[in-house]
Amino acid sequence: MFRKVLIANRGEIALRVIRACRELGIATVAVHSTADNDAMFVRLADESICVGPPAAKESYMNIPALLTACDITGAEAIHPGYGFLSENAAFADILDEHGITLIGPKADHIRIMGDKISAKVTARKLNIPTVPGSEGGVDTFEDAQKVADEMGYPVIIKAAAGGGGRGMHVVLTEAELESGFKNAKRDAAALYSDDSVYIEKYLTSPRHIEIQVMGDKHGNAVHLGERDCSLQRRHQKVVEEAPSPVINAQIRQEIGEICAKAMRDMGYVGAGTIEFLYEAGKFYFIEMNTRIQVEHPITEEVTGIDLVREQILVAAGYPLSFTQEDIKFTGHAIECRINAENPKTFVPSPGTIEGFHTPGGLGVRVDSGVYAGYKIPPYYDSLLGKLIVHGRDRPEALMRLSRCLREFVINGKGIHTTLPLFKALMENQDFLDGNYDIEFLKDIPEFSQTMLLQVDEDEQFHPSP
Ligand code: MV4
Repeated sequence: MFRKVLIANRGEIALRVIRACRELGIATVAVHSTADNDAMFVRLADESICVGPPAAKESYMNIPALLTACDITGAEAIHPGYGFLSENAAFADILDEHGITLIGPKADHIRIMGDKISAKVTARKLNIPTVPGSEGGVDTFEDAQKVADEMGYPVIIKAAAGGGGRGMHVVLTEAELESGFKNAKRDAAALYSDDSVYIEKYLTSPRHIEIQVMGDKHGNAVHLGERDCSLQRRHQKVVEEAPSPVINAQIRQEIGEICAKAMRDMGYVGAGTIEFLYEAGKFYFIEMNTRIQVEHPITEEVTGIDLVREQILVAAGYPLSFTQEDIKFTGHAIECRINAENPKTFVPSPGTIEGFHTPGGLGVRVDSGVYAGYKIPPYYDSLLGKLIVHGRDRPEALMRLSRCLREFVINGKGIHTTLPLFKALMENQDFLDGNYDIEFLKDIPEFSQTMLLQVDEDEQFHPSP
């Protein structure tokens, strides 16, 4: 087992990794930027090293500085969390060359899934159902026309180097195809210096359902069920739940076994997420994420399995501590992402948190990296933390969520959070019924414009100590 692990991340996920390491008896090294001197994860790690200025490229993603930090502290492995270097195949190669273990998949698997064309080709070879479309990339307008004519409109043109909602062009009719194709190529070249694109049938009202998988270095791979992540705004997930309201045990087992077998066949190691669009009872692969995800706790809540602990164990060469048969899905979990964001610019609120009170009680989990008195730096994503509730069934989880949203207090001058949005969502009958798709939040007024939560307007203000 590793004696010491370095965490190349910040915020709530750095804290999450510290907690898993502590339970395994592994010492932790936090690396941080000058903007995060006072962050909770820096205080709670066993050691900390400042690796650079606020800009992530010069600190959290500064590979030479991370290698030096490993050298100075004797850390044997790096957990990259999510974002930053977590899906950087070149980083994985460099760690290999330096004899440092990446707590993550093989470099080649990160590389294959990073290119959305090779990801889809690989998925199809592994018998994972994919969206109808081009076999690989489409280089010319004539080829695009042939593929689109065969499957019919609307179609979507996606950049191979894209993902997560960037570099996509929807083409509704044949008349728009030529301009759509040219624009897609031009944008892909400008955004990614890679103009490779591919074409798919455009699904108009799918749900976004993803399957959690885990593999080890002994040829074992399992699935841990699905998460429904359809509730998104501007390609940012807002609420996630497990199980999906539209997936039953039989469907879960079918798609889950397809994914687990695919991971066994490719020899995948570590945690991964296979993303699907789900429409009219069918799954269509879109992408695979080769990292732990923000919303992993809802899977932990319904399976009782510590995914980060398991990531560390399999990276150290241990077999998965459970088999597929051991995994029992219990109850229902919902996660709300608590963001601090300016309602007009959607950039992080630069304020200081004065009042911070988290809900508690049975079935309640708050994964957060902040505290009363903490000054939110403006340089990073706006996630303050996650409220995760678990209940015996969906109605109980919803009731618990409603109760928790009333208890949660986050305030301070200039601080705006997404908490009021969730309260509004709890009033929506379609959400309560589980009746939503990826377009749902577009029609909810509170989500098209973030509401303000200000100190002097908040009747729940708790003065800081
Ligand atoms: C699609 C699609 C419809 N049809 N592909 C957006 C993010 C990227 N991972 C894939 N995305 C989509 N791909 C086909 N063939 C619709 C989306 C999409 C979406 C997907 C998941 C969650 C939210 C979304 C919001 C808008 C569009």
